[in-house]
Amino acid sequence: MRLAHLADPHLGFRQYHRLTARGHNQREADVALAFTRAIDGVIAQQPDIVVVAGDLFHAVRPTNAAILHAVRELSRLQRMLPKVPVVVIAGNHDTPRSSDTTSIFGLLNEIGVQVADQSARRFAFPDLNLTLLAVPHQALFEAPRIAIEPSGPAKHQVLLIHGETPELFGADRSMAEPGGAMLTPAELSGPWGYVALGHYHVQCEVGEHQWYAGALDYCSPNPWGELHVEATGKRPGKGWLMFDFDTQKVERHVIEAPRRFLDLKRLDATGMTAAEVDQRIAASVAKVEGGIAGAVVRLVVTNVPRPVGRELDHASIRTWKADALHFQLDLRRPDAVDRQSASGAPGKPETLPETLTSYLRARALPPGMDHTRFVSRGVELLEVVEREATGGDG
Ligand SMILES: [Mn+2]
Repeated sequence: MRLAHLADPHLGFRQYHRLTARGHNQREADVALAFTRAIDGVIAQQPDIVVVAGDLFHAVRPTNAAILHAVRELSRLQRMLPKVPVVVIAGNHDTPRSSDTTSIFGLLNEIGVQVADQSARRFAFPDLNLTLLAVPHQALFEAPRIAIEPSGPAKHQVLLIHGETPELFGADRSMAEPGGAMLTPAELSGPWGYVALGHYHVQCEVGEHQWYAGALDYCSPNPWGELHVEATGKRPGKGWLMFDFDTQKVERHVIEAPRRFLDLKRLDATGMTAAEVDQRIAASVAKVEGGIAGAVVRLVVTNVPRPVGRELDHASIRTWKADALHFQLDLRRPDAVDRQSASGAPGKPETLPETLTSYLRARALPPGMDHTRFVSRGVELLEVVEREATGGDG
């Protein structure tokens, strides 16, 4: 008995201004292709059940293209594996924030996908001897909080949930995705056969048989941090997971990346002239295997005084920018505070959720109030306002 676990496809995600030949945002097309490749892989592997652990869509009101793609791919999955149940939960990105926003998940229900988008639902699959508790993002903000525990006689008890597990990040929250619900140790520690998590975009194991499948492409605000963590954990690339209840083993299925993300080795320009810095940058770019054409590239150069930065060969830099899908030459002044030397987007100003998080974390609270939940609820509310201000396309 095998379960395929996908998470965070973020269909409809857009980034940069490059368009495909047909006039679509290139990164939106990439994310769609990543989902197609994951579905291809799942079909080839023929699992007994498929789960998607939230953030199927990047926004509450996805584009028509994103909706069409989701319906096409999930219909294809069901056509190719007609007896295999498919269960999808809503994550923080695709949960409607007000009751007047009708959820797009109703459409998935129409094509036979099992959906939990507001409240938690327990699905029984007697043929598989499996019961699945599906907990969407919204269900974690109901008061009182729902009981998250196995139930019923089924041999295999599965928890499908979207949120942040305790101790995932510790003190350094540079990799944390804003807006996620906080899960408690008790909720995860029940006698679950498998816990299929969504929300954190890096594939990782957080407990025995408790996994984040990770996103299918680099679509968080911090792709460079994701790359770094993946490399550190020796788990490069994006993909999905297969859990085998008989062997109790988890198998990674990496998908071919639609887009190359390259974080070039950072340079230190201490004491260099502009011409010398130019040379070093050109050498770094020239060294890239296969060239930088079509890739998303970052090159951090530290200790670049303002006058040196101004004198750089901007014609060459423009050529690289035109060649790559996105070329980020990140020049840091000698006095720049290196907040996140290994990961993150150092030197960049804090985002509003980051500022709010540090502010709320420093607040004194009445006794008995959960500080972590207080902070995540605050960021949550900020997201609501941001999305309403941007017409739900957040
Ligand atoms: Mn996500």
